[in-house]
Amino acid sequence: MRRALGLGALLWLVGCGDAGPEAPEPPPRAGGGTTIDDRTSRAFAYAAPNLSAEHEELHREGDAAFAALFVPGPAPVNPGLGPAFNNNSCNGCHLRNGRGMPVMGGGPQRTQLLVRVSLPEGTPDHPHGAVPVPGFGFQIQDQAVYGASPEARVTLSWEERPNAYADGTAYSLRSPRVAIVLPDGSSPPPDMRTSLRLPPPVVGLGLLEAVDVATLRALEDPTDANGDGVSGRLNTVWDVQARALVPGRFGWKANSPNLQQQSAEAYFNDMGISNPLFPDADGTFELPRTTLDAAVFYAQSLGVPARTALDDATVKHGEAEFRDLGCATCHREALETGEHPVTELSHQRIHPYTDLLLHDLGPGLADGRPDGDATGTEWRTAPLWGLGLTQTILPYSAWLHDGRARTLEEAILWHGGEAERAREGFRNLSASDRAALVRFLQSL
Ligand code: HEC
Ligand code: HEC
Ligand SMILES: [Ca+2]
Ligand SMILES: [Ca+2]
Ligand SMILES: [Ca+2]
Repeated sequence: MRRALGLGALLWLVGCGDAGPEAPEPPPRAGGGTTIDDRTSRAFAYAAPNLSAEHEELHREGDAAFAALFVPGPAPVNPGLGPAFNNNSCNGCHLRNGRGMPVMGGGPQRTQLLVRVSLPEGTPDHPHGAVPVPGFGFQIQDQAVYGASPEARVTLSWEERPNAYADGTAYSLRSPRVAIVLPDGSSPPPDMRTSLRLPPPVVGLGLLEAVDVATLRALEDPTDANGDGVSGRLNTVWDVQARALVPGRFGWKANSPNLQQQSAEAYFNDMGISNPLFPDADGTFELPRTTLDAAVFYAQSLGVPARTALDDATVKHGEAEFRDLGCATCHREALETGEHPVTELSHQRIHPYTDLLLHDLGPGLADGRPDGDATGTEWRTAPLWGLGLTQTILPYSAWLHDGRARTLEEAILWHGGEAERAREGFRNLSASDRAALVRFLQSL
């Protein structure tokens, strides 16, 4: 199977080399050999079709780990939840492997938005430094097991801001306001920085992990040397296993270096489950290493849904607008993966629509909270593959880092900073050109 794919890719390269402009371009396959053809609500739930039999088995174990409901320990199965936590399973936040809903609090629908917090270090020498908040650390756990106390009660409200396109059509953008109250009724420190984070979809992440750092470095333009108004640079974050500062690529601010650390942090912080990377104070841990490895493998080996309506005239028109407006400067249309220990992910031509770099998107989206090397206005370019399936997977889901965008138009209209020119281009389009661009995004 894998050999056949390799040969196909080789023939394609040969074809490109000598056949000239007449050579038919191969249709883009979103995830290369990991691409699956399904646009239903299950579209994010398939194993990559090119997995070996052994890896398929590991993927099934990972599926079980991702779905496992944890309970307060000690217990015979899945013990260790809490004492404080946000949710009791990976699936609980990444529903059907898609993004979460912007909801807070308990009940049948537990918190899916995370609240990251920190205090500013406050010295000019440490502009990006951040310190944990007493009582909260770097994240607020607003749920707790029986007998323990949640760290705070967090409530969410939305503020609407009316605006209009250049052609006069009205729209309104909403942004979240969080209220945080401690169990004793007091408020958090006034200089506390908060950052709301929506659970992102988990398909295609192994491929993003497999892109060489050198490939991403080549996309950086920190001083905007080419003068197109777009800079972009990798985040630098702490790798707990390597005990070193390394490039970051996962999370909305590229605040995590790899899928193992991201997943181990999720067990520890989101679910309160100590594990090999984040043990308890005495060095022991609640989660078996095999379960962590299985969950990581699952996130690495999901299939990526194929684009749809490639030949639709409106979609093609929208794709041209996407390029003309400069969206593809950040939302890179194609990347090549390098070597990855999961060999099925290696050397794939993929279409994630991201450069994995940080960009300043302006004051509208700013959380004011530094994360690694990322400043309070920087975000990682969100991958756009699977974007059109967002509300097929979960009807009440939404876009952008805190789920503030109810529509794709709103997501675009929030862009500012380095993307201001692109956004203004969109605001000035005719209604039919705007609709075409959105049709293109929905085809991803
Ligand atoms: C309480 C909700 C919640 C739970 C539970 C949760 N996650 Fe997440 N997950 C998030 C949020 C929010 C982010 C984005 C974090 C950020 O930007 O800092 C995220 C990010 C991720 C990412 C990186 C995605 C990307 O595009 O960069 C992976 C991988 C991931 N989670 C895996 C897991 C695994 C594995 C589990 C179970 C062990 C889990 N998550 C449990 C909310 C959750
Ligand atoms: C300067 C880089 C840059 C440019 C140019 C840019 N984007 Fe983005 N885009 C981002 C970043 C960064 C985010 C994540 C922002 C956030 O979540 O706060 C994002 C998020 C998005 C999202 C939401 C994705 C999600 O998963 O929620 C959509 C849709 C989107 N962009 C479409 C576009 C379109 C269409 C254009 C052109 C009109 C465009 N972008 C231009 C950087 C850019
Ligand atoms: Ca625990
Ligand atoms: Ca905490
Ligand atoms: Ca530039």
